[in-house]
Amino acid sequence: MTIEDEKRVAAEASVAFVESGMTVGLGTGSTVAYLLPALAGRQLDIRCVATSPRTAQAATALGLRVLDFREVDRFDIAIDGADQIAPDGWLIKGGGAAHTREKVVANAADRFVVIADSSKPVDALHGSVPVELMEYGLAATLRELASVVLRDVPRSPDGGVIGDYHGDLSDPAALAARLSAAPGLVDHGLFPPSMVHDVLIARGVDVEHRVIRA
Ligand code: DER
Repeated sequence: MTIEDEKRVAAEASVAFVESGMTVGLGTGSTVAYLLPALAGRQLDIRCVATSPRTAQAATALGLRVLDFREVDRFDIAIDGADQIAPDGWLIKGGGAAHTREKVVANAADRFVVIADSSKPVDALHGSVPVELMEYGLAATLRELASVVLRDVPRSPDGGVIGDYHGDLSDPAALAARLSAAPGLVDHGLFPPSMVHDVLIARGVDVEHRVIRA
């Protein structure tokens, strides 16, 4: 089984949590790309909100009903991928630069379900943390944060500049608090365990279900 197969297996497992009548938040990324056909295939009466234009287009093309977020103030469930999953439930997201919208949707969901292949669980978060920054005052924000490398990618759909914070990730809560407190930083890709309910990790055809928050 390939990593792509595992993404599909995890995505297909997650649609069992979705029922008719639900309002569903749709994440962004290569794992969510497998979620959308699996969800559409169930032919449920659901309303969806997408976290990116890419997801919105794909979901609409598959016949899912995609609403503007202005029409929705909460979700029964949100389903999304992740870049890294720590044993205690901390996540790094934003490899696809959609972490700000993804966090708004996850935070508004009664149940946030993470879907992942077997490469995503880690013993400890490492590497860098995606950040979205305001254009206004960008040089000052970069100076304040000290170690952000900007990505050569388009702005976010909300006009944000995308970069990655490089530094010590050994205390995710402290780092999340520091990043959140920086004026000019729109949001970062550290998602706390308090936001995460379920993690579905595919290992071959099997799916490990971690309950992070009941
Ligand atoms: O960019 C993001 O936040 C994505 O959700 C990311 O965390 C997972 O992307 P993937 O499914 O393509 O690995």
